[in-house]
Amino acid sequence: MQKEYKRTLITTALPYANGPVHIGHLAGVYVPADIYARYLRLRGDDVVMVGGSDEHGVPITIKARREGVTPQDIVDRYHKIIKDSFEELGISFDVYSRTTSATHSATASEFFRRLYDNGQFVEQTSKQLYDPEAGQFLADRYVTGKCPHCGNERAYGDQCEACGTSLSPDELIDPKSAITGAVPELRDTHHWYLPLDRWEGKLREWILEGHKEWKTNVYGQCKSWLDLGLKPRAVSRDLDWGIPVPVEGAEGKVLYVWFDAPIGYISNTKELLPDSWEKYWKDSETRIINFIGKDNIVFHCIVFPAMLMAYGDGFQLPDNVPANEFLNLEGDKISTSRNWAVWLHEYLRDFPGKQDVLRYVLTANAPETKDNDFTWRDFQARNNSELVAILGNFVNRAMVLTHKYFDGIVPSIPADVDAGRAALAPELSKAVADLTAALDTFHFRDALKSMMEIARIGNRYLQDMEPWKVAKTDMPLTGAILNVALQLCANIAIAAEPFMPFMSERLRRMLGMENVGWNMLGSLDMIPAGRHLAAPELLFEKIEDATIQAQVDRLAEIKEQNKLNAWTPAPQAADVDFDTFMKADLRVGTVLECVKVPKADKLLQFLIDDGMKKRTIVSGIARYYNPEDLVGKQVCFIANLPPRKLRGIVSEGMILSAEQPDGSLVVISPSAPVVPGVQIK
Ligand code: B3M
Ligand code: ZN
Repeated sequence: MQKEYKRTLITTALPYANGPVHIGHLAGVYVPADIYARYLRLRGDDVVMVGGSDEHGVPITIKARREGVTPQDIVDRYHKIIKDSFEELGISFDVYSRTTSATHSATASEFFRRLYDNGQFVEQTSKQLYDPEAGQFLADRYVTGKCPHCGNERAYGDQCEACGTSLSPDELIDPKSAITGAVPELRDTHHWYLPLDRWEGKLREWILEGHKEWKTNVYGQCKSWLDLGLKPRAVSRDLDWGIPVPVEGAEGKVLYVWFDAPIGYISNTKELLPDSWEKYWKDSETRIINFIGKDNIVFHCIVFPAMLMAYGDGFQLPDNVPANEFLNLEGDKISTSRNWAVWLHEYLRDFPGKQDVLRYVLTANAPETKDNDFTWRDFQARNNSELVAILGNFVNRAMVLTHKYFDGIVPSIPADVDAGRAALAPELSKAVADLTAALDTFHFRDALKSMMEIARIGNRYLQDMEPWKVAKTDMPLTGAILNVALQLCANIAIAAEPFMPFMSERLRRMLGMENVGWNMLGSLDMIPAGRHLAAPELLFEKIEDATIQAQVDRLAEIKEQNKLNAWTPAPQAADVDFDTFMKADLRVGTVLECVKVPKADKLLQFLIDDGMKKRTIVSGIARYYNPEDLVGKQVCFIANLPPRKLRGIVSEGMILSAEQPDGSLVVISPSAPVVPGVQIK
């Protein structure tokens, strides 16, 4: 249900401070949220955008344990990287705080306490997984095991990343402690549960009846959850990192991270507006929009709303939760642990001044309705053939020609001259209307296309009007054409602001535009005749192949490294009895000759001095050695295999080599020179 509203509160999922943010986070949450916030601000709306780091939870304690530092060290490090890089990318948070702040612990404790006092929890003692070696209960990601739904061997205690199902640790098949690798045992523990089942009816009505306009991926996930039936969910954990459960006798228990994190939206609003935060949460004329990724849908559409309803006191539920799907990188799932990502802070270092290019590409490829792929080649193509060739080119032509023919002073349009304006105006109006409609419905990819359409209109206009030719005969008409072109540039400066704020600001400076608003869009009278324009600057520059290749190479290296990291020795083969093994005659020989086998790219032909005669052996190691380098070396071989014909050559034995994780082969040699023909014992 679209409602009348006076103000908008935009929340963005709080990234875990266990690593920097990457392009997947940006495309899914922060870039779209920022586009929307900037759009509303340009419209003159009352809007607040809140964000912050999620600093509790098991991902952080696991990382700290691995590095031998405290969880506080981890969150301090990543909160700073995340906050600084968001700022540099122009993500315009009104507040970016953290869930370890004092305001947040007070707010979250009070929230829990009120639910507790009002009987909104059920308490239960149940058996949970306990690691006897580490001496602690294994919450969430502290357990791994096999997913009962898809069979993925590396599912976590809270979720299977392969099939997306959310799990509880006791559902895992063959669970193992992520701390010690031990097989956990079951022990009794006491926890507080939020009875989601009590809210099922209200949630069904609110979402399934009331919000049919939500994105189909969001609505669909909510519906399948509701159709399965809701169960009480534990909101506390046995951990030593988190906000203590504010109840007597709850030593060693903290709030579940997914209980405290969404309350972070409230705490952050409070930090920003200590005196007026309530109107952004408790006034029915406020509209709340949660920007999140698809793995957070259940928490934002079911769990947090149930918490807010249980709290009461006028808290409003979100009006929309425009969750995105996932962005992949070069065809593979982005993964923090496998370092398979483009990290924002590294992008900013490698591409200084190119914030808008990343914002543009991530919006053009936003995973709005299905998972999507980021590739460096596409990044380059979009920069070179869209930003440079379409938008940059149009603005540059309008600016340069105005400087060339009119010394940078905006020419006027004579009263009797139309200069194609009448035909152009409706095209511009349509692009603006499409742009606005797309933004209003969170279709940011389409919105970006409509914004670019203004630049395309501009290029077509200049192409049709040819001011560089007209200038030879008719200066007043030339002036009129350039005036129109500059008005289109002004439209671009405003329309592009939500997407590419840095470029927009430079363009506004060139055009001398001060107070701008969304309602000015569509006008062909924004820049008055007679105004002195600033010197033209190029808004975008070409990205060269070598720059892109460096990024592609870096990813290839990571892929190689991951292969090595994932390698495990082959399981031991079945037993062989001693007598059988002793029948194999293993010997050392000296390589007399070694050549490539013609037309066989894998094979080398050896002539070996085996102490008795000269023996020919063909071996499949051509890809790993220069044949000359092997001459004079001693090698180990099996002497008593039946001769075999390979490519017409009779091979009398097999040279022994070790297979490396990447599949390459290394020939085995004795550690000191030996007499050719000796046996290996
Ligand atoms: N930190 C999960 C995530 O980063 C979680 C979001 C919290 S939003 C309240 O995907
Ligand atoms: Zn699974």
